Amino acid sequence: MRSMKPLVVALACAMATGAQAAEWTMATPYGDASFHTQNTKQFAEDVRDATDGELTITVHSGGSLVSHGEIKPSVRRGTIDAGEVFMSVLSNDDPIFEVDTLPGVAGSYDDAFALWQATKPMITELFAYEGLIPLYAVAWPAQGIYTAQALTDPAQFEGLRVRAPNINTQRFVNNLGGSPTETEESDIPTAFSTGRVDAMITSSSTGNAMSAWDYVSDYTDANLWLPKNIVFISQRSFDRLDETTQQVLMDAAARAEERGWQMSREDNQASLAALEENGVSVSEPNAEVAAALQAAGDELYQDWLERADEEAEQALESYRAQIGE
Ligand code: PCA
Repeated sequence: MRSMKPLVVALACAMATGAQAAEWTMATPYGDASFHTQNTKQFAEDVRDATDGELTITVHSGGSLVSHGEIKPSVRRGTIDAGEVFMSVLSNDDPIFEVDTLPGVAGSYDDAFALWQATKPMITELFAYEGLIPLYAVAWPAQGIYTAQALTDPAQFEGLRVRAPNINTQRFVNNLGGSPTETEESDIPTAFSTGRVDAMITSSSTGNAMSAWDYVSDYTDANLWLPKNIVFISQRSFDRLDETTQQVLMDAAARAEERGWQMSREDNQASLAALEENGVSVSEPNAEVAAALQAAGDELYQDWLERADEEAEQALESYRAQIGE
């Protein structure tokens, strides 16, 4: 009979709380060196602490559990409960998801945040159709160009094999006359060391996290755009939580969003310094390169307008009204 005791106690506890502790699985393609992953892991810790362990979220980073392209479908199917993706990789679902990878739309953290606020209702609605709830989104620092020589002449783009993180960046490279390759963050070192790419477009943060100085010498801080990661959960998993836990989760998500944007600003500064300390020369584009980037960007924007529906264009208009344009 003695051995029955723990079971009886456990049953009594379960009856008293009325529910079993929930254990969620979450996947992100980004590695532990990324501030996004650090922020998301902090979010998971906050949820565990604030719910006294009623909800535990285990974050699998670096694409270790699910590949980037499979993260959203996996949450939709319920194979995992939560995911984080580079929002613009969802552009095949709707062009609104790549609105943050258009040059000249939002070139500062404040504008990037306003763009997120203006597009969030439409994005939330699209996620809801798939049984998903967005929790928070955080911008990467502005995107720039890493090269193995100083980038002084737009003719250098001719045939340059450039690693890009999404389709829109590939289009941009094409517009510049280069040859784009889509490569996940975790595959960047291999892409360079096997000679598959000569250059890459990404942020100061990812250049730092991936030790860009092992492969390139120059970073052109071109302030192209500030793309975001989005973190989301399965509606079904959410519905299984009691109301108090749901509220705690949403509160922790709001804090993660605020913290994440601040981390991004700080990480940008720290990463630019780290690049320079490790011998990468950081500079702004000269007039010729800037003009070529502008032309390639204008083309990208026109192309987006042709693909985007009225609702997406209206969201962009409401952003412009908000920032007083
Ligand atoms: N880092 C991610 C997405 C954008 C960024 O700055 C990457 O390059 O894959």
